[in-house]
Amino acid sequence: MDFTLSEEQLMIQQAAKDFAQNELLPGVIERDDAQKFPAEQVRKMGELGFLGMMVKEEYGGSGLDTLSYVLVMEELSKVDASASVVVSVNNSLVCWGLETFGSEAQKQKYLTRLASGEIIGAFCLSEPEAGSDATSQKTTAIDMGDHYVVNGTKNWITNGGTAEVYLVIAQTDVEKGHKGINALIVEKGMEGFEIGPKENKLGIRGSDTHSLLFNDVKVPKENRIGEDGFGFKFAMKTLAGGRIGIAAQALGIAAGAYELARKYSKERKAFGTEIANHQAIAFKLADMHTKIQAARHLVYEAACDKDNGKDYTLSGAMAKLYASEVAMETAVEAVQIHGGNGFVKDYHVERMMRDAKITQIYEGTSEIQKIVISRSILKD
Ligand code: COS
Repeated sequence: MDFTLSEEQLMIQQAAKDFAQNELLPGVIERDDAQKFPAEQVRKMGELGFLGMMVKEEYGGSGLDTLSYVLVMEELSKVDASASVVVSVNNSLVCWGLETFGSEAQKQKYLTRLASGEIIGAFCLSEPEAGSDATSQKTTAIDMGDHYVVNGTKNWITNGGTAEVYLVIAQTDVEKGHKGINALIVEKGMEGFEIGPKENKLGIRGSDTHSLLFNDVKVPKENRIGEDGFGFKFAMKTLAGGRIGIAAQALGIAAGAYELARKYSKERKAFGTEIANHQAIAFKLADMHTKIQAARHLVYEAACDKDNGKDYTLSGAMAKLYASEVAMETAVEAVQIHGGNGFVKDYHVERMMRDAKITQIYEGTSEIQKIVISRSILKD
């Protein structure tokens, strides 16, 4: 397997690194503290083409491959996971879903604006009683001929308050189970569509997470994505790619925390020498570095599978499972290496530890990834 990056990929990686240092790092602690959405930074990421990276240029995107996308996700996440989750959701779930399965009219109307970063989108699958058990949708979309009437509640929706376009998964025909589910495009401002209060979260506090309430929302039929009953498959196929983005986010958090811990260990002195000279610290760094490199290979492999037209459900799930575990473990160790300083906000690693946790939960918990992986390896 050859992961040698092309000139173009190296350039994009450097652009993301520079952006993270120059635009995301200033104020990242304050945004986390105040739960402030990085609106200005998101606007600039749109200008750089980071919000529609894999979308064809004819639809306003950058026309890049998945490997370039994970490189960008990794660099942004080293500094600010609240900003990188916006990139992940908009690229992997919203833009990819629309470009791959949307009608030409839907692409013209919504994708072009989403891919250019003019607006951002949200992906609405989770409900109070349907997170991991995603077929148990209680939100309904009743077929009224030329439109659907949507009722229900969605929970923990990233970009919930700031998005303009929402891809909403809802049950049309209960009798048909998961084959009776549809994916609908709902616009902000449609009558009966209300945005609930912002969640007060442990981590990625700058990201904008809300519940959404649908009360007799009329959604035109032309806003359905794919054939009648395609909604659950749409969600599963879209999430399979989304997991590569979150795996790259986890990788970035791990790598960012490791870099800070490495630097600190070469500056901080104890017992007459830099703490990096103590084997207790050096071995921690050795473990962190090894695991991060292993996670990186899994993430790049999943991205390459997607770029090469191979099935990436298994490789994406493995990448997310492993990278998110490495993110959590590495961030905890980075705090430990920083000692007392690790426990205060100025040194960033406590935030990274809080941010790492969500990568083991959203877009399929670690336990869900193990279901996906085990079913895949046991199927024949
Ligand atoms: N690609 C395409 N189709 C898929 C798929 C995938 N990756 N995964 C499942 N499907 C299809 C199945 O083939 C099945 O269709 P058929 O009956 O036509 O074969 C259908 O979806 C239902 O699948 P299954 O019977 O496996 O459903 P389960 O209820 O057992 O659930 C899991 C499967 C657990 C994998 C699914 O519910 C899941 O991914 N849950 C987590 C959802 C999630 O990530 N939530 C977080 C919200 S986003 S922040």
